[in-house]
Amino acid sequence: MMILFSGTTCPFSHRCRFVLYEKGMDFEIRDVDLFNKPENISLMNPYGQVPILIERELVLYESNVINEYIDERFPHPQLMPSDPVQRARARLLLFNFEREVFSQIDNLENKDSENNDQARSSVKDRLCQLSPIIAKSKFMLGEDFSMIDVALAPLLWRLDFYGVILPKAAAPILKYAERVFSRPAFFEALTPSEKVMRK
Ligand SMILES: N[C@@H](CCC(=O)N[C@@H](CS)C(=O)NCC(=O)O)C(=O)O
Repeated sequence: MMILFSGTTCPFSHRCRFVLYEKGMDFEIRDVDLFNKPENISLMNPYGQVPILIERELVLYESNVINEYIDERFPHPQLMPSDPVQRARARLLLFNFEREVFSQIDNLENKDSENNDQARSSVKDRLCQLSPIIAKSKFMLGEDFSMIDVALAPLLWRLDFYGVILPKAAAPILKYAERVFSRPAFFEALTPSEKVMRK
């Protein structure tokens, strides 16, 4: 059975919880107190971070690496495109989001950071750029829900919590976010601390 070491408010752990519930297989989630990090976390992940996935002798970290493994191990429903070209494009998009958006998470979470304003503004701008794309389709890669939607959803859930206010022109993004939030697996994957992040 897979065991996921997960932070109760961690957006990266949230991604992996979301995929585990989408797949509907047997797994265990172990909450990790990041303010009092158990020693075994650094033994499993040299960077000392969650999420971490364990399956027998396999130890994985990095949310996107974990999620691709789960997707390949339990291919139904498949979340990465099956065509190699589309899959490579999806990986590039995941990489772009890490570089341009998720690299700002620490600054968004630390309201006292001198980079907090700049982080909120750059995340807002990047999401606004996605708005015309999502206005034309149901999900980020078209009509089917995919790993790209999984990767973005924890950030979209936290927009109010982080104080990122999108302009009216970004309405399609908010509509799209509601579509993702309405998936049963999304709700099941939320921790009690995440449920209260959004009214
Ligand atoms: N790139 C990593 C980021 C993971 C990450 O930043 N985790 C944070 C919690 S949200 C963490 O474990 N922080 C504890 C620490 O760095 O000591 C991923 O995608 O999994």
